[in-house]
Amino acid sequence: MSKSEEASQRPDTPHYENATGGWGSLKGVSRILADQKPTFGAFRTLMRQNKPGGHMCTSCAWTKPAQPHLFEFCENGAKATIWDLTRERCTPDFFAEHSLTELRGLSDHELEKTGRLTHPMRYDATSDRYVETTWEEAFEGIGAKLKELDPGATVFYMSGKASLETAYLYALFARLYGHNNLPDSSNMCHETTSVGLKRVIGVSVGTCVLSDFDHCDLILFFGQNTGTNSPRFLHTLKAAKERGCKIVTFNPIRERGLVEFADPQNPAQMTVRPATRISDIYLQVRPGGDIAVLAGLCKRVLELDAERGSTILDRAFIAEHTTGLDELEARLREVSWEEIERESGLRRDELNEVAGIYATSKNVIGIYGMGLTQHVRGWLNLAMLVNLLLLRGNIGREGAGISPVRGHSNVQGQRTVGITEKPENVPNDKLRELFGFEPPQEEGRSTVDLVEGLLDGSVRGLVSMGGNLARAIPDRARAEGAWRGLELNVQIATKLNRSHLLPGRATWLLPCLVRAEEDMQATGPQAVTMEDSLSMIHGSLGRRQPASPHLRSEVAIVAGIAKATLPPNPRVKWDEWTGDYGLIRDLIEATYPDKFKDFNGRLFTPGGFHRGNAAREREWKTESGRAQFTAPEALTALGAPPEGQEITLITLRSNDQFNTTIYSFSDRLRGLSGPRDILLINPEEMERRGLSEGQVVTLECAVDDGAERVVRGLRVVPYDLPDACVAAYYPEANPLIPVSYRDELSKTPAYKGVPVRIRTDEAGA
Ligand SMILES: Nc1nc2c(c(=O)[nH]1)N[C@H]1C(S)=C(S)[C@@H](COP(=O)(O)OP(=O)(O)OC[C@H]3O[C@@H](n4cnc5c(=O)[nH]c(N)nc54)[C@H](O)[C@@H]3O)O[C@H]1N2
Ligand SMILES: Nc1nc2c(c(=O)[nH]1)N[C@H]1C(S)=C(S)[C@@H](COP(=O)(O)OP(=O)(O)OC[C@H]3O[C@@H](n4cnc5c(=O)[nH]c(N)nc54)[C@H](O)[C@@H]3O)O[C@H]1N2
Ligand SMILES: [Mo]
Repeated sequence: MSKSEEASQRPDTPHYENATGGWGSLKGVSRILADQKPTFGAFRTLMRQNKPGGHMCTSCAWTKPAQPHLFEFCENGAKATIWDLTRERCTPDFFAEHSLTELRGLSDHELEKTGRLTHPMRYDATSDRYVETTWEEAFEGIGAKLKELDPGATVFYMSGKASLETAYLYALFARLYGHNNLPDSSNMCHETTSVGLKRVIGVSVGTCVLSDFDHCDLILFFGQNTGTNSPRFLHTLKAAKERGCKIVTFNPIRERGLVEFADPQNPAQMTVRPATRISDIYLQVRPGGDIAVLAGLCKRVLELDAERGSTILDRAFIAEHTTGLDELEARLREVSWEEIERESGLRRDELNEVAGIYATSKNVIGIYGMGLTQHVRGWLNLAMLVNLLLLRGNIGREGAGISPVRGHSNVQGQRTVGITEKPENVPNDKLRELFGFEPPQEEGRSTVDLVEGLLDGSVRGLVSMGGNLARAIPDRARAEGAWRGLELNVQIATKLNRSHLLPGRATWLLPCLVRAEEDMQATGPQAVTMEDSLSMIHGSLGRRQPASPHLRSEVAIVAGIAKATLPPNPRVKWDEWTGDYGLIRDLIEATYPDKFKDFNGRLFTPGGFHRGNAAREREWKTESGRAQFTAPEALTALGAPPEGQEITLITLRSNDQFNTTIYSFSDRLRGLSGPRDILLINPEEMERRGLSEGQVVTLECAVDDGAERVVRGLRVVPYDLPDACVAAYYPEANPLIPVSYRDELSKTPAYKGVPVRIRTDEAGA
């Protein structure tokens, strides 16, 4: 029986029998409720989540529909909000009791469980403790340090939650101060999209809008775990399925959400009606095998076109809008099916079946996530998916397109309003005109450049707007010592994490509001905005009482630091902007008039307003002025493996985590729970390597560049995975990922494809 015919995961390995959603998701939420004891009224807050006039969820970036469900939140969105609204507080008293050395002994989960940060804190090296400070002292102290430092040696990182207003001011601050060192969590995530899609179709984001999902006949799903990472999207998929749309999934793991879904908001489906089957065909591709898959699909579609009298390709579209098909065809003629089967781990007949469906489907959408972007040839994964779509004109018309599923709730928007290390992506003429200064032209540092800068000592100062870089980056164990060499480390956060425990010479930890909380400024309560995965811009208004009266908004914190750092400039009005975020939106509109026309007027448009997309209009802002076919130079997305090395590590998120925030120790949808120090591997591969279930092993990176990269004490768990690959959790496995192992074009770390060796010699010591 082929993998595609199997109804469910192999029964001899851990698995989950129920559909995604359903009662299990309610249990998942109750567990976090019991753990976090949110403040009274948290449920009322959840009822306003993702609705016009309410606040936008801080979990994933999936779009918020114009006609929301009664509960427009999912299991994981509820967890994120409850996590923010906990009753627990991490106060100056707590810090007085614990030195940082002591706190470094706590796990990620334990650190965040201490609750919301309440006061601005400064690190005191003598006592090895954070001590309470005032906002004025913090701003003055940070400003003084930044004035001393060389702007080129400082980095302003931003994690993808902060609003468009915060992002715009933060980017402006960096450029006024004198650098483009503006890495974003996107550099570890969808930078492959920003760079890769731009190259082939001229836009840095996906081309679909929500209504396209009402008209598509086929969805091709590559490496995105919807059930865990964007669960509200399952409603869209379910509706598409019920209309008759087909879904084909390529993923090394049989992720439950893409197998079947029971709508927790539909009483009938929760009790009597069967769950909706999501994927018609589910193919367990080898990690890094998608280029081969897509080469096989394109090859077969071209064959079918030849067999069926040129009726399959959209010749008119290709002639008018594309370039490079001849080269692609020539290359695919050279590629053998044997090579395709070897690299993909799939059979020719399986791929032929999918190609047959593609060739007869009118409207096709390609979806992808980290399974395509986090590879050495991540960009080529995307270019290959674009190839397949272009063959039948599936970009730039209703019901069709390419749709990356973005990560953090505003990560796409931050790039739109200037958080970028690439000066060519910034309208410098507009900045010059508005603020009367010369923006820096030198390319800034991306996240991996920051890691390298930490390692070689060239980065001296860091301001981190959210996030947890110390855990999220590749080579994190090698970098851990380097943080201590920083002259300045400023962390703006909601909850305590590892990055706050690696102080430099001068260190501040500044607590901010969360999105569900009321942001009161001089002119009254302020709304903020974000851009979702489908390029819709939404207003978000928090109404909860803040967790502490000492919290400030992210906008106010950026403005406070900037004002203390920069010389006065009559056109730069930090206090006025903090008092009225509408003025910041006016600046965004003035800087990006095409995308943000009438920004303040459209703030609460139900379902958001679309910021436009040239490729959707078949206007190709590429080098050639056309959509670009790409002939693949290689059939694997993996880097060249070291001699004799054939085992690949993929790093995973569990169902109870948001990036480095670990809600609990359950990975329900994969049938796993308990300690996260595990190594998943299939039973045959275990046998070949003489491993037994529960055995404790050491994993070692096989890239031999002189650096030692090991993670010890991993327990072997048999799991339904392709041959020659293993899986472990992010961030626990991050010491194994070399910073040099990254997408060739965009530098996105290859978190889904690292060559490793399993060592049994240390008994996990
Ligand atoms: N609850 C929750 N929601 C989240 C997050 C979270 O941590 N928790 N994180 C947010 C962020 S920042 C992001 S970027 C997104 C991440 O969301 P996703 O894009 O879904 O990212 P991952 O969970 O890392 O991995 C995606 C899938 O890729 C598969 N995969 C691995 N290697 C390959 C491969 O070579 N080929 C193919 N075809 N598949 C492969 C894995 O099995 C996994 O199912 O989710 C966002 N939403
Ligand atoms: N091995 C491996 N590594 C990976 C990945 C992978 O798949 N595998 N995925 C990568 C990806 S896609 C991403 S996006 C990165 C994530 O990297 P980051 O975005 O840097 O990390 P997060 O875990 O999302 O950050 C969590 C912290 O953010 C703070 N925080 C939460 N909410 C707010 C807020 O509203 N404001 C502020 N100021 N702070 C807040 C809290 O203090 C919390 O501890 O990790 C990357 N690393
Ligand atoms: Mo991400």
